[in-house]
Amino acid sequence: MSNEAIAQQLRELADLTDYVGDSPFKARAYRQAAHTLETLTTPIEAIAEQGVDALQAIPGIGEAIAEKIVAYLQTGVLPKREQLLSQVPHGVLEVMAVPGIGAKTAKLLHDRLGVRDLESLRHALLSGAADQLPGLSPHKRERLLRLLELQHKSQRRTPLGFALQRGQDLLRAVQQVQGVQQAQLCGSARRMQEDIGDLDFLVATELPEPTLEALLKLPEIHAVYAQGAHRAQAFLSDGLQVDFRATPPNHWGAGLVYLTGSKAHTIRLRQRAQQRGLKLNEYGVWRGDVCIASESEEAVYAALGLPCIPPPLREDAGELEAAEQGRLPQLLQPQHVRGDLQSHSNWSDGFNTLEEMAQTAAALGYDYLAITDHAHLLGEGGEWMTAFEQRRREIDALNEQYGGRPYLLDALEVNIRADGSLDAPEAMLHRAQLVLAGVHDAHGMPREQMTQRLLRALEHPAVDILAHPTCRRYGKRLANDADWERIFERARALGKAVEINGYPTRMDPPTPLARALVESGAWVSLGTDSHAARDLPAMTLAVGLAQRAWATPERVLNTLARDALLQWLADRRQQV
Ligand code: DGT
Ligand code: CA
Ligand code: CA
Ligand code: ZN
Repeated sequence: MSNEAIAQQLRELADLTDYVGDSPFKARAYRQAAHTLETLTTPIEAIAEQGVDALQAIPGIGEAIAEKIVAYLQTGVLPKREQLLSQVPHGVLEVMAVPGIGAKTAKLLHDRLGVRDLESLRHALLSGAADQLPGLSPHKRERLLRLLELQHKSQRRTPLGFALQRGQDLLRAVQQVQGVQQAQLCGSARRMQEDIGDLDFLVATELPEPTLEALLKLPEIHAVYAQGAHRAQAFLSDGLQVDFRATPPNHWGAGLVYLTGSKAHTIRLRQRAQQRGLKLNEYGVWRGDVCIASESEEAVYAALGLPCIPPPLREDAGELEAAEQGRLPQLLQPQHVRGDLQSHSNWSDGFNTLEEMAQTAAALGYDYLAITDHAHLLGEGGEWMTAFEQRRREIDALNEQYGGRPYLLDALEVNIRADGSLDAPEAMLHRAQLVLAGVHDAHGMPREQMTQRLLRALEHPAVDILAHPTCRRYGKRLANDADWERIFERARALGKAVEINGYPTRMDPPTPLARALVESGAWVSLGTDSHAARDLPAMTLAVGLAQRAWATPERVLNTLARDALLQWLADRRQQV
């Protein structure tokens, strides 16, 4: 239970008080108390432990509110809020949370137009029903509608790749804003979750209100949704929601832990603090009302007897136990990656030439880049082999020209047919330096059939890597079902690799499955599936997903130096 949670409840109590037409003085007192709580760094529980008197000693908190806080701390609810809530239409709180809609308007909207929640509010505005409502000027209606449309849009989740790009661009702008001492992108984006709800920025500042004010004036900010003493919510032009949270600079680390989450992870951290007679909130670790750790994340975790847990692991998926027992994985890092093992040139459906791909790969510092053009898109009408040979000569020439920096691998991605056979001539498969096999059609087969299909493809002697295993695509296709444990185990036994694909709309396999893959002990191959040179930096996403899967460098193919990779490939061929 944080101060902020109680503050939120008190604000809602104020809104409800206004709505039912109870004393405006009470409503004002609730709002004032909420503001006080939001600016208080000490956990309110720590103060409450010293008695109701200590609570009342806080400016802005009188006897009645002190009692409400105590009740909340004991029961987890504000009884008065519950009571009022039962008297009003459900959803009235979310309607009043819309900036520009006060209790009076909310009541009018309800009584005359039956507005009960955001959905019915949107409808009333869209249908023109709200046009006749007193106090709603056309200008205001338009503004409300725009906000609601943005809000509606932002309920969709955004693939990490797109959100991270927007987030990192915005972060650079945020860091330049006056009053911002430090800034960091937190939340699910920092945990590298495959898709994200909104972008959360933590900013360290001595002057929260003017700094938030300045942040909301950034040209990237399209519309402001809410603005408080320490938080603001806004939308970018594409509808992506942004949350800003200000923290005093000396509470930076605790702010990072809180805002990075996940919620499940921080709940476990709070329980752990409690077991040690401590309290954890967004400002620090507290013994009574004394803050014992807050400046860095390391300090916060250390105060709880733990090493700092990397953000991609913070999901309450065993990371606390591992940290406790000193067996956190030494995670794969971006700098371990020596090259990309899936990319396409304009020899198949890629946008760029081999040379352009090579140049970007060189700029990324890669030792190698596998050009995995789709076998069936090479050449036309049975001329696959001719085109393949031509491509090889061009690859050889570039490897000579660039002195192998990067070294281009003469590779292929081959389609796995419905029966598990491969859609490419055998001679071609055996001549390629590296072969990825992947499903590109006949998706959604029954589980056992899909399992047999993938197993058969894996068994093919020329296949090195199973590409994008589940074939899920954001907004387009669900993951295929198969007995993944069996498939990963077979890959391990065959000494072959399974891909973690970082293409923004793929991110395949999803976290839990990627973790099962890593646990299976099979080789992991990282690929961006780039269809243009500008896609190659998506390796960051593949690494993020591998980290969420607890991958260490050891079994990741891309960490091998060029010669070791070539040796690995040669060993595969010899086993045949
Ligand atoms: P998202 O945006 O849905 O992809 O997921 P997150 O993890 O970014 O969640 P978000 O944006 O709702 O909140 C950001 C972080 O703030 C979250 O990871 C943990 C923290 N947080 C938010 N609400 C709560 C809460 O009610 N309790 C706790 N302990 N932490 C919260
Ligand atoms: Ca978020
Ligand atoms: Ca958020
Ligand atoms: Zn593919």
